[in-house]
Amino acid sequence: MPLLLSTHRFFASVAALVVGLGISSAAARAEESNPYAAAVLADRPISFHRCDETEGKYAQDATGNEHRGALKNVNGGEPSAHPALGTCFAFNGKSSRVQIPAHSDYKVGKGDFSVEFWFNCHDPMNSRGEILKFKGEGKDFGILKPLGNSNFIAVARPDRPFQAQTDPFSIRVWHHAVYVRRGGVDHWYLDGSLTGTSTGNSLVMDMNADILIGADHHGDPNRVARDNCWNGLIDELAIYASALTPEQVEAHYKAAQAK
Ligand SMILES: [Ca+2]
Repeated sequence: MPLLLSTHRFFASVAALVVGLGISSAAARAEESNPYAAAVLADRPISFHRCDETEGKYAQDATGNEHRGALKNVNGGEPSAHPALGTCFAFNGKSSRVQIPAHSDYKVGKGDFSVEFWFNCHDPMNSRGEILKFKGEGKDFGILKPLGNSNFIAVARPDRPFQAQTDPFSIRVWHHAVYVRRGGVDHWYLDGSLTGTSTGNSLVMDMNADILIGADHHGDPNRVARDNCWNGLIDELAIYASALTPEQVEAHYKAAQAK
């Protein structure tokens, strides 16, 4: 029988294989047979953190590009939204983060790029939480739930903060979100469907400082801004140097639900 029989236990064992060893060929084959991982990897992300680790110091990069992230006060092992997604990372809203080292692979200039992830927010609606933060040399880009009575995920740009945003989401419920910049237009997808756009994004995205998942910072990625950290769960975070199409977004969303 194919590995689609997989249970959370199976994915945890794959994660255990990966921890500390890099992506072994056996693990790579497992990723190819996992419907969600296969769908994401087929669209060639720069990095893809499956967040399946339950121990160790790093979140491995399933692309093989070796953009592993350092785990800081993150707990693993909790089941994700669907069995095909394995387990996820839990963030405490104060100090948890995954820190991905700066790399030239992330320099996309004014070009297209995408950020895809699954999230489950545990915070009351009036607090802020950062899913992803890049800030350095005058550049500032964030994906977050803004402060205030805001139950949506937005993109923060220095020129037009919180302009592009998703439809409202529910607290303590899993959602799939994809941010896409195509031709200078921001797009937000929630649970497979386009929910919002905003024009005029010409921000130079040469991400030449560490990227944080689950936390914000004020200029030094080694020192988090505690009030802005994510409280809840994040899983399957992929960054692309391309604009995912609506069809690709929908296909990923459906692949996660494959039995
Ligand atoms: Ca996962």
